[in-house]
Amino acid sequence: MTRVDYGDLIPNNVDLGDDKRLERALASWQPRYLEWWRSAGPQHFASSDVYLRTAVSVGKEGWANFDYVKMPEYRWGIFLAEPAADRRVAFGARRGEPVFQEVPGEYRFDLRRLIVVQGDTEPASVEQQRHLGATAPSLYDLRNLFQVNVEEGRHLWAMVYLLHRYFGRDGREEAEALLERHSGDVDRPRLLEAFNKPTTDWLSFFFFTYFTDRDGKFQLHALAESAFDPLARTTQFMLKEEAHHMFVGATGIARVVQRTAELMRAEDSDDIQRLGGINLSTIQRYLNAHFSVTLDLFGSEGSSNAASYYAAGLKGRFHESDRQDDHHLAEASYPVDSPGDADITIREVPALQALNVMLQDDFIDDCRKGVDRWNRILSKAGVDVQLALPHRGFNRSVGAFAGRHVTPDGRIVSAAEWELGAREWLPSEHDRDVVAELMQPCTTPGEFASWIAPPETGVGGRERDFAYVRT
Ligand code: BYC
Ligand code: FE
Ligand code: FE
Repeated sequence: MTRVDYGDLIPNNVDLGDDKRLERALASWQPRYLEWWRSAGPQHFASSDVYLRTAVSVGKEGWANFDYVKMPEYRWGIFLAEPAADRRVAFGARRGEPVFQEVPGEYRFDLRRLIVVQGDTEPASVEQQRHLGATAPSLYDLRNLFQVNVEEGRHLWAMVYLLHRYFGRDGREEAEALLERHSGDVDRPRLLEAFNKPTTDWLSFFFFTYFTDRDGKFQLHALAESAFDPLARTTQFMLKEEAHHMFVGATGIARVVQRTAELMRAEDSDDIQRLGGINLSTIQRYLNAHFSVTLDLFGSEGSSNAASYYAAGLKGRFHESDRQDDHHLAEASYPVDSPGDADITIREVPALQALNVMLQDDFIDDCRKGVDRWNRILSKAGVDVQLALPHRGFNRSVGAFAGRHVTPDGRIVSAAEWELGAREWLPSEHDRDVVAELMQPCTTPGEFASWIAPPETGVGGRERDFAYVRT
């Protein structure tokens, strides 16, 4: 029997070939992963050549290369950002101590949980998106979808590496379970609710990558500050790939908005559906839905979990190390929007309890930038309607706003009023039907579907009309 050398098979900078126990664990997991990819990953394109980026090292220059790959043969690798010399815990009770290279016993449970939740979202998103290949608006977009999918697959590998390397038998069991839960499954669903809804169409996909992958960005930044150094370095490297996912979302929506604006001008009407475009009001409703579902991913406003992760140095704030405060937050307070009976007021609460809101605030600021860019596209085209983020309390299922009836402009109303308004605020069956109708595949290089403008440039150094996917 020939022995497979996983150290060679799996691109890595963790000396995989020298760690036999780890190699064995990954060797038994890898075939199960491939099985999962075949049954739950992108449908139909297993034998296509896709022009993909593959991470091959962690160097500043040339960390990835582009080439045609068949997705099941993608080389999912394990990479940690370079270690920082003499890195110290940046926050919490152990601030100033050397960072942990192994898992301290008292943090084992919490760390495993954070890694499992992070790991669970990665394959979940691939499952949610598996049907989209059939309706791509161009080969360029099809390739971007698959790029996101294979990299989310790699992010799963990143978390499984940590589980196998640092958590022994229960880590291996968790790694198995990551392949057993399934997005939307009645018995074994994914852990967070936003990952149990299928991504039914490309407008949803672009909003998902804009908003939900951006939750990924902020959560990864918080973990990149971790005192558990292998987790920090793993997530630092994941953030490199994440940038492209958000680019796909930001430019995807920008191109839809561009197209819509052009048609609105040409037709001098708000209703451009019959010209093969997506109405701006429909875009706004999709935006409302995806933004609110993603806000739920930050957990509750008052979270003792978040406080203990922080005190232990396991999960920090966005750009923790750059902040100018005591990094203990024991005395600090933070303003939090709190719904009362009739209105929403701002309450000062102990900062340690409010870490989820802080991260959410940073996320919302970041989201706003893209919306501003989309609005500039509209103004430039001479359209005077604008897109807007709904109020953070709108349509929420987790935290203080769950079960409350908040309008997109932030008023608390009765259940009846809200139900009536929701027809205007959230995608209707009709919206979904119209969008679904538009999702006709465009498979000629350089051609784009009627509802989306072409991108400004191609990707990976190629032209827009490059054959990004060869079936
Ligand atoms: N759904 O103290 P609380 C990404 C649970 S996305 C269901 O308020 P905490 C990606 C919670 O578990 C980034 N349950 O929340 C994007 C807790 O349960 P227990 C993923 C929820 O713990 C696109 C209870 O409610 N990474 O990478 O402070 C494509 C009370 O919780 C939900 C992470 O999330 C929910 N939405 O914060 C691909 C980072 N929210 O203790 C990939 C790791 C809360 O009562 N995870 N619960 O049993 C975390 O940091 C935290 O687990 C959360 C929740 C921020 C998610
Ligand atoms: Fe990811
Ligand atoms: Fe992502």
